[in-house]
Amino acid sequence: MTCRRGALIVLEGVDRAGKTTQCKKLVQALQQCGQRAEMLRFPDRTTEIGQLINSYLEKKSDLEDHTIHLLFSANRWEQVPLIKEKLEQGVHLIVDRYAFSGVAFTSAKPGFRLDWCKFPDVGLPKPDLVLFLQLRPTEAARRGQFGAERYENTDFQKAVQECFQQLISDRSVNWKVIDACKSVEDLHKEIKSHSEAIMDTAACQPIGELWK
Ligand code: Z5A
Repeated sequence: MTCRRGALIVLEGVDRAGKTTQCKKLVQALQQCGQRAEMLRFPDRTTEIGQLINSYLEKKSDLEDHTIHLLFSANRWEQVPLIKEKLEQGVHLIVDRYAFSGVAFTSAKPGFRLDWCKFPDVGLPKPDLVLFLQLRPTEAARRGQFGAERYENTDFQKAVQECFQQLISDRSVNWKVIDACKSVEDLHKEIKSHSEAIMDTAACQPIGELWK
């Protein structure tokens, strides 16, 4: 491992909170400052597992709830060798959704316990920072209607938000809750500042293991 590894920074949040917008801006800003930074997103719909997930999200296929949960997790595990390699090369990885979305979306379904939902993702590379973009449903609604994908309805999103709150209360993960109501630029400045602060800390630490 090189002395200074890259930081693993995850953006999570409710639907339309601006995760993708902010991940892209952060990567661009870091690159402009001469840093090595790349973006990943989950689900990664480009792999074979990702295509099964895509078909499920687009409601072209139905999958049993435990099965789709495990596929979302497998879709992260298949990227672990790449994630470790990049971090060890000193590349900062900015990730749009991660295991926290996996747990929040499944545990919002009837009959699922949080600890069962977490288990398949135990041991994934642990993010150095998880930025949670918090947005009120009324503000989210102003950013456009829900799309046609699975899970895109108000009641389910409220249940997901409650599950996220349980995850945020876990102090073993470095959460920063951000008010996503701000303008794209103000939000970007805040996210960049939190990210830069963690990069120095992460640089000389080994990559952690999530929920272990
Ligand atoms: N899922 C799961 O079940 N299990 C898992 O393990 C994982 C995911 C990883 C697809 O994910 C679904 O998969 C998702 C969770 C589930 N289901 N839902 N719902 P996805 O990542 O593909 O999700 P998405 O639905 O495409 O992203 P999103 O959450 O809807 O959007 P976002 O990335 O947070 O926001 P955005 O695309 O950057 O912006 C949304 C709009 O708001 C856009 O018009 C922007 O121009 C606007 N915007 C952005 N920022 C602002 C600010 N600050 N002010 C005003 N307007 C803004």
